[in-house]
Amino acid sequence: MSFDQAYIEDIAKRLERGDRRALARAITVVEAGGEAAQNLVKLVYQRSGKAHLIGVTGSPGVGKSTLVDALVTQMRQADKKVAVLAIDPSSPFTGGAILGDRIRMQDHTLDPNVYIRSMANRGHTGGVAMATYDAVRMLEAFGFDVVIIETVGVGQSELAIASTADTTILVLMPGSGDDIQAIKSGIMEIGDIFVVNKGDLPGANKSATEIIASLELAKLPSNWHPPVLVAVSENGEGVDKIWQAVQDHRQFLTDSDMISKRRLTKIKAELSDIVAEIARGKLEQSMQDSACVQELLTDIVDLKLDPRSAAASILSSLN
Ligand SMILES: Nc1nc2c(ncn2[C@@H]2O[C@H](COP(=O)(O)OP(=O)(O)OP(=O)(O)O)[C@@H](O)[C@H]2O)c(=O)[nH]1
Ligand SMILES: [Mg+2]
Repeated sequence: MSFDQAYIEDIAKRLERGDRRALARAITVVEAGGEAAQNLVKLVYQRSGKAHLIGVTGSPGVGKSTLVDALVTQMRQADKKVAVLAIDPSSPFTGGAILGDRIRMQDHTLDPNVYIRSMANRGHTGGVAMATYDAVRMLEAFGFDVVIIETVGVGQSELAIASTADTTILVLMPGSGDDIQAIKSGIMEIGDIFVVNKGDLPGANKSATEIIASLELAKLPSNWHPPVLVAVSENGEGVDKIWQAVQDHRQFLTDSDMISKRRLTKIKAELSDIVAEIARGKLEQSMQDSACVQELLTDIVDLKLDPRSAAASILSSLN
């Protein structure tokens, strides 16, 4: 897909004016990546960075979308403008849930202060993370107060996306063994708020107690003590407490100046991703085309040159 500069400038202008169709197009542009995405981000960047970013993650089927839906209801009561980015699972097994998400979210689809969008997660890890960062920027430039990012599971790309958020909600359900898995894989550290959803099923309190116990043992990265809340997202029970915890966490981040520290860490990671991507692209290009590289390769094979010296000479020739 290619977009010309006039189109990009038009989108940026209309985005500023709160045109929802321009917002949809803007996200399509950043999803496609490339030069057009780069130019669009450049135009809106100064108006980004203002929303509270909330990551909602957890295994397939624990009730993330149902919880997000119930949270949106709470946030609307507090008059917040809310956007939801659902990063589509690439797995064919959970793919069916997307339609379910749309149906459930229907309550909010007529509300002009709610925007819901699915994003494909079929590219490589870095690709989806980068597209997500940029999509968030479009939503911020449009003027949303809160952006919720729903991701499935705890793979590399989910962790990368979770680290984009100011507040990460880790959703679990009773009796799935998820809690044990979470503790083992070290993802406890990414949770700012733990939710044991499906509190109507047996074992919810037991799961909550286990998580609390393991959090006590875990080395927490800050003075924030992650609350462990039981909820029944399906009927909204306990969701008000989750919304309260989200606001408390935001307050904590602001009071402790963690919000700017977190954002600095995030920007550093993003910048290093971008530089690495560009460097890799240039490197691959030069490895393919250059007669000089061919010569170096021959020299290495012939033991005239060692690989590190050859690498240094390639690096110094990149610009
Ligand atoms: N019993 C019970 N079921 C629930 C609750 N919340 C959600 N569910 C059900 O759990 C199933 C999965 O809910 P989703 O919200 O789609 O779960 P998800 O985590 O978003 O799923 P993926 O996006 O596919 O990973 C649905 O059938 C929901 O109706 C709850 O509080 N109690
Ligand atoms: Mg879902």
